[in-house]
Amino acid sequence: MTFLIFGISLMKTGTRSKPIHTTKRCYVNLSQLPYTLPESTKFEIVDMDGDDKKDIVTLFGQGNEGIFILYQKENLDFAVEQVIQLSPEFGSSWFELLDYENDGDLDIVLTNGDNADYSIFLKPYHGIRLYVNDGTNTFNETWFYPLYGASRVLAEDFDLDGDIDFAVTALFNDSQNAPEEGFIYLENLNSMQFEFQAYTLKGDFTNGWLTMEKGDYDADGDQDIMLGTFKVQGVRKKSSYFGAAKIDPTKLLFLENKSNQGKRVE
Ligand SMILES: [Ca+2]
Ligand SMILES: [Ca+2]
Ligand SMILES: [Ca+2]
Ligand SMILES: [Ca+2]
Repeated sequence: MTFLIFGISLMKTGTRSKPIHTTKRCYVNLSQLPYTLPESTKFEIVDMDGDDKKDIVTLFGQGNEGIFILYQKENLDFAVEQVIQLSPEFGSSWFELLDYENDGDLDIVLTNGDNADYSIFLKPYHGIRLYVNDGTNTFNETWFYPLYGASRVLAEDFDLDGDIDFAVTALFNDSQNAPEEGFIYLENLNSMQFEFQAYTLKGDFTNGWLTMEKGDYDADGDQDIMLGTFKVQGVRKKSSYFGAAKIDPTKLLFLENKSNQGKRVE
């Protein structure tokens, strides 16, 4: 498949005097937990046990790190279960729910690559992991793809061939030796054998990328990708791995998916 690339450079930011929106606060009772849980970086609201009550699946990225499911009971009480246990140095950064093998239960794909704390060096255990649900919300790691500084992952059938592909950003990539690995696209070649073909961006994009979102921005029936970075001069001075690369002025990048080219959906 082909992605067409449009780079967008931003020169300065605007100011905002009013909040965009306000939300009504709702507190979740976690009093049954024997410990505090810092840094919930991502959550999804979905019924994980089939009782017609929405539950919360969330990633805590520090301390007792891992994926937790908060099963909704009565009166907004929740029963908390840690379903993936990770080390405090794991650097987990994002997860997505998906049904990888199309068997009706939700699986988890997770990135780890946060490298902004006290042990700043390239870590071979950073990357993308797939945890497959056995049907009882027990998750087993079944696939790992190493990527230094992996930040976010999107799971989608980008090339429209019926299997799940992955798009992955890496902010703390190996900017000296492999600056192109700030973004990779993993095309699924054989779903059950976990065989993927990796692609990087064409062109001289040296930034690592942090944020990423998908959507059919051109309404042609396939999912396109928008990337955003956070690399600016002076960041990562502590380590030559992250500070030596040329800083690219491109801050946003639009990747137009050409998989469904010529089949515009009205
Ligand atoms: Ca439920
Ligand atoms: Ca599944
Ligand atoms: Ca696919
Ligand atoms: Ca599209």
